[in-house]
Amino acid sequence: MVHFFISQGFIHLSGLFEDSLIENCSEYIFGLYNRLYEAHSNEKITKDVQAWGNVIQDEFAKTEMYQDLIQNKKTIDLLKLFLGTDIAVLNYDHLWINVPQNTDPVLKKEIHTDTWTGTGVNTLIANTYFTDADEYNGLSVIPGSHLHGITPVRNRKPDPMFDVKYELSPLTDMKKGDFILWHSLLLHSTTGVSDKNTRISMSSRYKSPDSDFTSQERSLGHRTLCVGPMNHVSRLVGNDYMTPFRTLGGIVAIERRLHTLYGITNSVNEERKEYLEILYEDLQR
Ligand SMILES: O=C(O)CCC(=O)C(=O)O
Repeated sequence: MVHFFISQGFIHLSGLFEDSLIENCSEYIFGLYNRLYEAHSNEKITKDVQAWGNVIQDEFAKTEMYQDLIQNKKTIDLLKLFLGTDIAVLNYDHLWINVPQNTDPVLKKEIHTDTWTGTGVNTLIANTYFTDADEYNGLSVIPGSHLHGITPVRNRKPDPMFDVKYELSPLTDMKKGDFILWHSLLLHSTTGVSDKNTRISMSSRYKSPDSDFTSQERSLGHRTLCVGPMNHVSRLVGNDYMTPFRTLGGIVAIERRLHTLYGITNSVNEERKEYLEILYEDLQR
């Protein structure tokens, strides 16, 4: 798998998530989409699926199911093979709602690389599918194009001056719950739109918090999902200066609010669950 990624620039995986988690996410997202669609049918709002996707994503990111999705153990174990022990997810994931007859170019992306739009070369892009994709509305890639280095660009397209013939390969057999991971130098595009099916997926970006962040990545911010032993030791000492004897003769420990991040097994998660149930007992989250 890692070798395939190195030579081809992407991988396509199934079975990383519990089916019930993907079902819940899909139902939640479709639920909000259908409400906006109904408001549009009742002539309350104009049809702007891109803007709808943005507001739905903002709401989705506040839910527990989003947290479960982004902290999914199998995904993190996979990412560790690529990024090492310390992994962060950038803020502002993108929800792609690819509807029949869509003409919005933002939702039907032409060939591009994510480095063109400010993503760092040490950042991985991941798409999680909340629906199946058919042969028309999925994702296409140009396998191996990340090994060319950065593709010269003119006005958001590969610069025609270089007259390179690119051959897109549509990814096939994409099912609800599938996960596509690619290198930020890889050329890719939306395959197109279907005449009957809607495809919904979410792009997230992962990187090591120890790697360089681009200006865009810094301003969007990130959330660290897991840290390795070297970071753990620094945290136990308390700072990067390794202040001599800071903990000698006292307790060497990490504060409770960070226990989940540092993988310390204790009652924090149980407590948290209980408190959340009390706080939100009347609310569907
Ligand atoms: O899913 C799509 O249609 C396009 C995804 C994409 O281009 C991206 O996430 O960078």
